[in-house]
Amino acid sequence: MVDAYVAMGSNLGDREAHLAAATHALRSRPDVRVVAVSTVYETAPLGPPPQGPYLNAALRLRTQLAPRALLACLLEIEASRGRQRSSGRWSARTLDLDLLFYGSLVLDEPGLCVPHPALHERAFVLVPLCELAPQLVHPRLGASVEELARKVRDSGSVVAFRSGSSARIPEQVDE
Ligand code: A4P
Ligand code: MG
Repeated sequence: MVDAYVAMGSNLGDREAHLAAATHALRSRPDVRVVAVSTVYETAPLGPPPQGPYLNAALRLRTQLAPRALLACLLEIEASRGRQRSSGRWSARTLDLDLLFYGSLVLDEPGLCVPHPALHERAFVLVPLCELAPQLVHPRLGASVEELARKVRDSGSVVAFRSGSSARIPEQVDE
């Protein structure tokens, strides 16, 4: 069994429902145990195309799945929530599930890079992750999640989300 961490993001449609469905889908699997779920945060969108705010959260899992099998499972859950991949990098999405850490594995292969290559630059990843694993050391950078979170810019744009407080974001925004 390995400890793995997953980042969840959504900025299209019923964002809260997409994140809840992802947690539920992982909970229903016999080969994955969801050990902890962070607070859900509302975050300013990063990226060139204009798009609505995201909800972001993080999960801690214990799993028997190998890294690629776990990634395949995450991609399958994204697809089940209507994730479209045609619209280009950084575009709005119903559900994004990124594998942040898989134990202390360091892997850089086509289709799978672990730790996730951008996690240390993103407040919307580090703030929720810090709730779950402040002392976890990034195996490439040698710094803890807490240290990385302290250094990251824009943590002011990551705010705890009050359930039910925002309207749906219409899906036709995704062009
Ligand atoms: N892939 C390789 N390594 C991994 C990994 N560790 N976890 C591959 C997940 N996937 C990994 O992913 C493309 C391919 O990356 C996958 O098929 C997998 O084989 P994708 O999710 O289709 O691509 P993407 O998400 O459009 O691109 P990218 O670069 O992952 O986008 P980002 O960087 O995730 O950015 N702003 C806020 N506030 N909050 C957000 O959550 N997210 C994005 C997306 C932009 N702005 C945001 C947020
Ligand atoms: Mg992704």
